[in-house]
Amino acid sequence: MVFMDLKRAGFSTRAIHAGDKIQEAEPVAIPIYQTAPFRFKDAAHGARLMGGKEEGYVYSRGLNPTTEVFEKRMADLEGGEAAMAQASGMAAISAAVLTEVKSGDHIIADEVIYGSTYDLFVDLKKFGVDVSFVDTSDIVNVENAFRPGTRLVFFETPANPTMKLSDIKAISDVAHERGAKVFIDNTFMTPYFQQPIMHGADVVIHSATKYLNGHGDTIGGIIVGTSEFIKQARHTAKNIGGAISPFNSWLIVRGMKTLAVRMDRHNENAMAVAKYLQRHDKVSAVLYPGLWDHPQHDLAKEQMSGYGGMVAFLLRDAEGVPAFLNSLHLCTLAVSLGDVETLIQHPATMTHSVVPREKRIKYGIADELVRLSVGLEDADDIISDIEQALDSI
Ligand code: LCS
Repeated sequence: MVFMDLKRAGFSTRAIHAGDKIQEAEPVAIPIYQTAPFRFKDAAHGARLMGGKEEGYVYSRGLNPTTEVFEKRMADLEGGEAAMAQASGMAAISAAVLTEVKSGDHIIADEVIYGSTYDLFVDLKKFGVDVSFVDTSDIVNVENAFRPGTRLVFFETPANPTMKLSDIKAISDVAHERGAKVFIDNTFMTPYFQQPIMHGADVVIHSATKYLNGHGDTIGGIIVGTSEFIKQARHTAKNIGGAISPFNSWLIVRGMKTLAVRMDRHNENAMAVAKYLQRHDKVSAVLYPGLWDHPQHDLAKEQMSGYGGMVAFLLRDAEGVPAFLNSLHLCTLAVSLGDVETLIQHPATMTHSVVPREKRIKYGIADELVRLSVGLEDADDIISDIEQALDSI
């Protein structure tokens, strides 16, 4: 407010402008820029920014300083050139995929991926984009699925919910030879345990709702890639409109400060729970890449520096699943993952219920499969809760 003496202005004007000069100060915590537009310095500045001649803050659907901290931090940790945050993991996945493909293109996707990602890929058919779902844990299946129009190979490793791994380097080599890109959803590992770009991937995507935020109190997503790809993705995303709120970026940035210590404890607790489950006679299999008998334990040691907090296991009897879940007290029956609380869910009827049953069974998402996101409570308490619930069935 400089054009007039504010003291002489009316009540409404003062209610809007009095005291609005931000003091110069350097906060230690990241400030939340809770604003939609940003003031232009003058008309020429506004025209340069809006005309794409200069980069800067215009409107928080595009760039926002709080969100930019999250973006720069993730680009750094994943070893990418740039990053773009979105309102959710799904907003990040759809913006990244829609940036890359056009009608007539073909995508190779792992058959075991998060339910909504699977559903999005099925829906892409209506825009003329064909998706082949194959088991990417075997490189031969990936090689055989290529066609002239294949633009993209997409997978999660470990895959949600079967904890199957895919070889990032081998798939990236095959894809690059054939002129396709590799997009990896690194939600389960976070850059603390796995950096796919280092192994050859082009783009890394996260649901930041999970370990990055870590406290189960916000939704967010992010894409990391080359500056050129992120520039194109910003164009796509600006028009789709899935911008993250600055407050949610702030929560995620705060959560990420403890990512390393949380991931170490998730890893430790998950290993203890997995070893316990392995010995239980009501459990027929435990799927955790840190166990020496995981079929891809060697690959895990090659491309991951830890095994994470996700453990899946099969009960001997699918009929016992509801009673088991209902008998838990400490482990919370809920979807999502990566929170400080231990969360448990039944993929067949919950996160992966959109996958048709016969396909689901073929992909290994069995009715007996239970997925556990091992939290940061004391491992003995998590195990005792699981033990009393298994005793009750
Ligand atoms: N990628 C993976 C691997 C996920 O597990 C999820 C959500 C997403 C992407 C989507 O992220 P969002 O839009 O939710 O931030 N996974 C969930 C799950 O397994 N249970 O509830 C959500």
